[in-house]
Amino acid sequence: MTIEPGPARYDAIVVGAGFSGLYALHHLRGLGLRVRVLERAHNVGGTWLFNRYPGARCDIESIEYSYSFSDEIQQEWVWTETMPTQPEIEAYLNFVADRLDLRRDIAFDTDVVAMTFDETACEWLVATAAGESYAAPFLIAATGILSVPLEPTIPGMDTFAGTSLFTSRWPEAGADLRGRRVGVVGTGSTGVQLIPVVAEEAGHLTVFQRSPAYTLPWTVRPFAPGELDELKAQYPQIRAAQREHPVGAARLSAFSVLLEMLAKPPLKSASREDRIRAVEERGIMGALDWGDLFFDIEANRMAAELYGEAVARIVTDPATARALTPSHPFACKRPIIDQGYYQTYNRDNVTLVDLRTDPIVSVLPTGIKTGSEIGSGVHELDVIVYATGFDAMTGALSRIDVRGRDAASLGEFWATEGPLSYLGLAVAGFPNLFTIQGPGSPSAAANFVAAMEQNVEWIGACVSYLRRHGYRTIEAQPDAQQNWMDQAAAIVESTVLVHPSCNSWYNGGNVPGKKRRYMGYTAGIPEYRRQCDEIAAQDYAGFTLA
Ligand code: NA7
Repeated sequence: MTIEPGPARYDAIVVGAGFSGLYALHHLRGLGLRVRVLERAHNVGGTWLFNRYPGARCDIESIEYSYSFSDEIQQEWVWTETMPTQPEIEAYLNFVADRLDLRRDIAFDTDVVAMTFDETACEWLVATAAGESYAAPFLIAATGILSVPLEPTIPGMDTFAGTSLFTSRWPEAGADLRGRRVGVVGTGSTGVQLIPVVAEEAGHLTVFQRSPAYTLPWTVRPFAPGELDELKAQYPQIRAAQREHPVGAARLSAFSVLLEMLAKPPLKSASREDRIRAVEERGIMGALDWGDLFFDIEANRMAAELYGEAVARIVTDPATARALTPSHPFACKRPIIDQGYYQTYNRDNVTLVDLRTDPIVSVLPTGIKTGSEIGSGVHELDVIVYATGFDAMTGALSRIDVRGRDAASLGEFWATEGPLSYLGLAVAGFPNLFTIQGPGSPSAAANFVAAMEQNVEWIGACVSYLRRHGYRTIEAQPDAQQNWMDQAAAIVESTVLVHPSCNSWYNGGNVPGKKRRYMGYTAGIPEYRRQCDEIAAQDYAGFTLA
């Protein structure tokens, strides 16, 4: 007779070792819990480990896009630029993992495939692809909001004889694009970062653009000698300001620029001369820096026209400039900032294909075939880079077989009912499962690190409370969950964020068949924190404790 070994037992299991999983481990450890982190990659970093494409960078300042919980870490770590590159963020997370001795509690190369709540034992059973099993009363999904790549299904993709690359799983050793004919599909944040860098290296670059981006020109620079030390000396004030700021980043970032626009005069009241002057003096920023664009679709369309004029002042070929002018509402997708994006299209080795008029028909062994009424062509390529986005917010947990009460599936629940959650932290029917920055949380429209730290600390306090009071389960109530999602929806109801023409990872519109619903919470992190704290102070109102 052989006795099957039982699951390895812990007080809490954390899935994912990116920004949030690392902090969850450290924080829960500090509360005296035995914690195991399960991570499918061979190292820490999460999305910042996989997305190592050329040009990858954060659009929030390094001193704010970093952990605030440890003064030692923020004093010891040296950022070299105002906004950090992917390699520097990856190195930072490795530094943190070592500094806090986190690795001993992380199982790497461990792919979680199923998580099942055992109602009798009041614990989660976690199964991995390698057949291991783990059990714990509390399960924390630190699986990321942008961790599941969306790879297109273009006919013939598999037949391409050259090299196919995906920005979301860029080769660790890099890719030599020197002198090669490179095609890039996708012009979201990733494409906009990648394209200027690839253009420098490639023999020829062809950009296949389905939706032109709205992107704000930005200067990212190395810190001047002594500058970082001065900032570090002000860290108490910097972190305090961040804490009070709606987007969790008080310094200039892609998000704070949008917030500042809200306070500007309306475009509709401006004279034609005022509008032209704004573009003449401030280019792209002048086209977009108006207060009514978020609420008035007509004003938004007028801004798009101005935007086209601003682009045409940079891009010398008029047809290319026109093709780069967006036709969807500004601000309905996540803001993008760039360094020299439009100037790239003035290079002799760069061609833009506007898929709105010349759509992709198929991938051939030799390149990409596009076709339009006016003609079709084959763009011959050695390399195709896909920068086609993510199944955001719900993607990671929907790909794990998560079973709650009565064996209900979380993936099926979200697929049929839409991405519902209470506070972005818990889903009714899935007791003791905490989701860090799930749907209905501020993360999508804020500094993820700041938003995530609040979540981890709230979860830590909640678990301590449950243990202290002898509760074995906590579960979101369906009504509280619905009220929360309605509250989140009401905030954006009158904005372009929910305009039917907007297909974005914010609302699931970028994923074929995904139930559409705006997934962010946009009243700001301070208000979100206030509500979370109030709920906790009312003995976790809206949750059932048993
Ligand atoms: P995004 O912002 O979702 O952009 C994906 C881009 O890929 C976007 O331009 C898409 O066009 C395009 N796309 C997707 N599928 C296709 C196909 N089949 N054919 C052509 N073009 C396609 O993802 P990113 O990775 O750039 O950025 C995601 C977030 O990461 C970003 O917001 C930051 O938070 C970091 P579409 O717009 O759908 O027409």
